[in-house]
Amino acid sequence: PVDVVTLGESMVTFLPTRPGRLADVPSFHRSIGGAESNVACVLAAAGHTARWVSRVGADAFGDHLVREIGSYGVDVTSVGRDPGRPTGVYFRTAGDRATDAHEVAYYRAGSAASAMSTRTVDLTAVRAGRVLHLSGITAALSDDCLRLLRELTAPRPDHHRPLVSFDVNHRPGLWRDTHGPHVLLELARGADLVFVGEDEAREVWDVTGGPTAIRALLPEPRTLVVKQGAHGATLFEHTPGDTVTFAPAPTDTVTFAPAPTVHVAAAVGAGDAFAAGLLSATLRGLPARDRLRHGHLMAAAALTVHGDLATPPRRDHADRLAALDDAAWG
Ligand code: KDG
Repeated sequence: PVDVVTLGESMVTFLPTRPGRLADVPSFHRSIGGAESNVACVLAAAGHTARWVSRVGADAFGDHLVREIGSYGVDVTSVGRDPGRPTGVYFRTAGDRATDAHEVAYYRAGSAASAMSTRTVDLTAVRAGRVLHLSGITAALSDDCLRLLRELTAPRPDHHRPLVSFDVNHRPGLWRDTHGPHVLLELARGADLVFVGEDEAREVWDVTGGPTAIRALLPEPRTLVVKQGAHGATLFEHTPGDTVTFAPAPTDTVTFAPAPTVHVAAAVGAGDAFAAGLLSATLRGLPARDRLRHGHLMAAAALTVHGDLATPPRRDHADRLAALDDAAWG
């Protein structure tokens, strides 16, 4: 099987050619965005087989997205084209890691991807990987998209289910109602591996008390990764051999890995790169500390560029960096 399948909306992205507010900047540079296709692109660039499943319009922007994402080596053969709905577009300014103050303007309501559903997406292609990576963004796009995510995160006792990876990716500007926090928690509880930011968990679920408090809220996933920005990340994992008891903390192994210090050009895309690095190391069976370090290395590459996607370090190079002793990692 393919290593990783991701499913989600991608958009043509317009980035200002110079700093300033969206109201003021005179021109934009065209790029591509979309959390789940970003993960697929980084994984493909890192030498994995990756497939991105989605829907785009039968329009020029759809052509552009499919071609660009395909150019990373991602399998785009399961991307559907919709003659009746457009490809999503968005504009954003660069944020930085410290303040994360950026503006986003989405033009994606009624997009081709918002019509993804259990009928319009090839579920066999979606479930064909060792890992299926999803995010909370999709849940906010439409009722059909939410039903699709519920189907993909539901238990399948008699059928193969890939390892389901879920990045909470709370986008407050996308939710049309107040169900976001509840829905995101429900979906995260159905996944095997969950990514969430410490600040994000505070914002969406009002959890204060750091990673341990977040794990107490989310004891079900075998692996929970709490991203703590420039500080590092903490990984909780049910101890091998333990059946899932739905009991918090006691059966967990807890690993913290500090993040390297980098000069941040733009934080957008860093979370996706982190997920890709961690998934890559998971597929390779690496221990928790190294999985976190590979996440940090991919994120560091993304943080130092303005667009969502950076060229990741080659695998042998990343392995050497991940193997540096603790003093080098701070
Ligand atoms: O993680 C980066 C994404 O936020 C960006 O590419 C756009 O997918 C996107 C979204 O919906 O915000």
